[in-house]
Amino acid sequence: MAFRLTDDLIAGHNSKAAGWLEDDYAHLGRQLARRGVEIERLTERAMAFRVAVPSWGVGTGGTRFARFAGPGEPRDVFEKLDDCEAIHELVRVTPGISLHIPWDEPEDAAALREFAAKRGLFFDSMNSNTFQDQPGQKLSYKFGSLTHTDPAVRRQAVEHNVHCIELGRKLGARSHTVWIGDGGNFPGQVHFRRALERYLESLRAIYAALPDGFRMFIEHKLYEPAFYSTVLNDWGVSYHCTRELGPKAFSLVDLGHHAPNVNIEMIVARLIQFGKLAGFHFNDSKYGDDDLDAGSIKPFQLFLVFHELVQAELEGVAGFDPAYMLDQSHNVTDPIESLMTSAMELVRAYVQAHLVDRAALAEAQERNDALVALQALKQAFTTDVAPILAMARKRAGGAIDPLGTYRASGYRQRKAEKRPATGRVQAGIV
Ligand code: AOS
Ligand code: ZN
Ligand code: ZN
Repeated sequence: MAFRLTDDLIAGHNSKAAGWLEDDYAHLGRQLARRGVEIERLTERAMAFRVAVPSWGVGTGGTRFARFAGPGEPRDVFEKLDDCEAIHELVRVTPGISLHIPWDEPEDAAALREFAAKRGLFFDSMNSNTFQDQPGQKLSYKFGSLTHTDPAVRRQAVEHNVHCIELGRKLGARSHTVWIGDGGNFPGQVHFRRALERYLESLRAIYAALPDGFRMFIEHKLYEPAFYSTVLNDWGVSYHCTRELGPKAFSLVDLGHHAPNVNIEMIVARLIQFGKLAGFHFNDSKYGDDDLDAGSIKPFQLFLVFHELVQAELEGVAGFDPAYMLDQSHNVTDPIESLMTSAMELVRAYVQAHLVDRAALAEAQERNDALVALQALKQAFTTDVAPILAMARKRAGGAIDPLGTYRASGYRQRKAEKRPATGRVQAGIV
């Protein structure tokens, strides 16, 4: 029997912290009541939050220089789901899985779906990969995939995406995410307009394969692996393409895919307003597509993004239904610890955004009182909502202290015994 984090184990650890949690929660409840905020309403929100975990995120990542394997890494998709289960058991907001094909291609879709369901997990979004050549692949993506000049390469890339959608249908997934690395490394290499026309032609063929109720997410990225020009380079191009494609196509925002200092929260607001926000690949970044843990570098930006999201939620914007997913690369941390921490940071930003005094903010905006408007946001952002997050996890059966509980459980050491290192040295970005 594989070692699992049981409810008993979590409850045992929780009993040590229950005393201070009750105290802190009551204290914060009194503080918030003075501000006219009902703490229970926030705890409900925290319990309702959901974010999907990427199947590629539970393995140790790597950079283009090297990959340093961690102990007890999952060796196949089933072991990856075991780790996803551990994350969800502790934080209770991550039942969804974003699945990567072909890295996590199952031999038997029905068996994988059942395996996930038994662990309280489900498949959320499918993710295609035409940014690498796979062993035995007929045609190369060295010079592009969905936008390649050769129609045969484009056809192969389209077929791969259609295969992902077909598999997603069997797995009960709800969306298909397309990110391509296509672009140019030198001026003159790519005819900008023709490449985008080819992109749209390929995407139309993929779109046509979407089953009822399935959404298609397209993910733009400023640069990398193409360092001069990328075909789907920014949200404007992405928005144009989703409009061209139809009502099932939406623009996905990965927080690391923008030029430095870009106002991402404003992009989010625009996409909400235009009815085309797919959702997110959450992570954090200092310089580029760093894929660092959510909230580790720019927590205020994360809060401001959630401020836009919560505002749309509270205003009941028609069609607003964003998919939240993590997309990170864990190079120096235990992936389970990073994914748990990131999920909790998202709940924190979500709860803090719910704390914004929206009446005061609206009034300040009407009066053009910039300082008071900022204060309305800062008051929410600087409120320590940790007791709400911990209480929400406890009530949902999760851990008051997920990191402490995880480390005390010895999960990783136990897995290291059962999952000996393969000895393969790989380099690559996930
Ligand atoms: C690449 O930079 C994108 O963020 C992708 O969303 C993602 O990392 C990839 O699809 C994982 O395979
Ligand atoms: Zn991404
Ligand atoms: Zn990325």
